[in-house]
Amino acid sequence: MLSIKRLLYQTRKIKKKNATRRKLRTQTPCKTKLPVREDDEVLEDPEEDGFKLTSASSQAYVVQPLGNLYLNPGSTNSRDTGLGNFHTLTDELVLEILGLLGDIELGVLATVSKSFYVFANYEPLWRNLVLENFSGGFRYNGTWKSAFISANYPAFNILNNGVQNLKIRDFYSDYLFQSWLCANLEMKPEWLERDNITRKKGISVEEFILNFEEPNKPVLLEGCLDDWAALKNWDRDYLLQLCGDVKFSAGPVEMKLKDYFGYSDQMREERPLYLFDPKFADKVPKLGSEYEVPVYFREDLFHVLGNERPDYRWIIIGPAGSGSSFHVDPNSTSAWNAVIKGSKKWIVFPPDVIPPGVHPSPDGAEVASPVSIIEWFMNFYGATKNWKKKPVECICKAGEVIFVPHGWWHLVINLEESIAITQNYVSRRNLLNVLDFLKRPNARTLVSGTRDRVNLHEKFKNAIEASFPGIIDEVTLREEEKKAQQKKPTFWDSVADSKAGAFKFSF
Ligand SMILES: O=C(O)CCC(=O)C(=O)O
Repeated sequence: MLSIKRLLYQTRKIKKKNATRRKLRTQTPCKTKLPVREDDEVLEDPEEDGFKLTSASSQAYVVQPLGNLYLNPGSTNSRDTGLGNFHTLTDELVLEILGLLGDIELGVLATVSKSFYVFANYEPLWRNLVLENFSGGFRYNGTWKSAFISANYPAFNILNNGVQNLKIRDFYSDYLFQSWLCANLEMKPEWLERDNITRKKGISVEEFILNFEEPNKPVLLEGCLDDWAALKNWDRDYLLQLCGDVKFSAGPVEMKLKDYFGYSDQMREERPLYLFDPKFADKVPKLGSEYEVPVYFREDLFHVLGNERPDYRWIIIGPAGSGSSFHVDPNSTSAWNAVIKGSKKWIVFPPDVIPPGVHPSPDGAEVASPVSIIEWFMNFYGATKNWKKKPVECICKAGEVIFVPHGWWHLVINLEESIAITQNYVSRRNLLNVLDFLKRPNARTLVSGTRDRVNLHEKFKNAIEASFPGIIDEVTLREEEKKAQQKKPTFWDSVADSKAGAFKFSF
């Protein structure tokens, strides 16, 4: 049998860009296997540019990348022979069809052939079944399939039923291999090296506005959470004691915090469930009282909407590997994100640069991008090295806050278990952008975080005018002056007669 190291060397030879799996999702997703070893072992890749897997989860069957088939003359792909007439379908389509089935059908299908066994055991299929059938009330115990079985058939002992030992050979599939690889891959050191964000400590609010908020540039702020009780108190034990039985939003379901940690401790998934809850302070008021908005972000004009303001603050908890794939924040708001425990790798592109591998729909409501964050790193991060407009990158550590200006694309991956607070806000620097955004013809699909998407523009404008009379005219005038200033010719423009191709002086 091929060893994991050989499989990985050979995978590298495959042109991976072609193998990128894409998923289509709405913008602001949050703020809206296969294997190879029979033992768990730390694997070191001897090649410098190689991948590093921590502990490959043990599954008895082996899926190899398709490239290996061409390197093994004489071997036939048991994926095709075992699928019968289905073999002409792509892996994605086979899985799409299997996604229509229930647990019994999947179980029966798994007995048809070794190939169907592999497909019917594809973990994301069982994850969907668990989340659909048990919502957040499941106990994750190593795999989604066993979580389903132990929730639905408590008397059945999946570990002793023997099928775990089924040996599969000569099964080649890039789709399934990639899925396993992305679930088991660690971040490569070279993905973490670039750190080119501006860092500031102790700057005044005026400096922040002048140098970062007004020009719409990201900055990492150090030292401004020092007074937060959250920074001292919040860790797993404290949160479990305070609110272990409280349910928080984690992806499509609500889960008790203690169950979420139970899941995140054991999971090894390509796209881990991410705890991202906008109602945390209503659910647990103490959480809301243990942090305060840093001085730089205190002007938040959306407050004029009272209870009708779109969701604006979230507690975020996730294990290493969880995070947010590329998106632009909702409703053209700016945001700050404060790390309380752990650390996050950020990649941020300005509004006029769409990140490689990311394809927004023309109306901006949907984005197609690689299935997972790791897949983006594997297939697209390298391309940014040669880009003229390089992204801004950093690792944001506990006690640090990043300012994410409106319209900037960003991707975030937790490098260790992390706890953070984020808030989105509207100050007078982005008031006009937000008003324009809410007025777009497709506001119904674009506006998020609130029930009344269609009338939000009118409501916000009226409420702003009532609370701050004249502010819209004032910022409009400032904006026009700024534009005129930008258009005004410089001294050299005014003395250079570009048509004549010569300098022109007049005294
Ligand atoms: O995962 C994170 O912490 C980042 C969240 C994010 O992208 C956002 O708040 O817009």
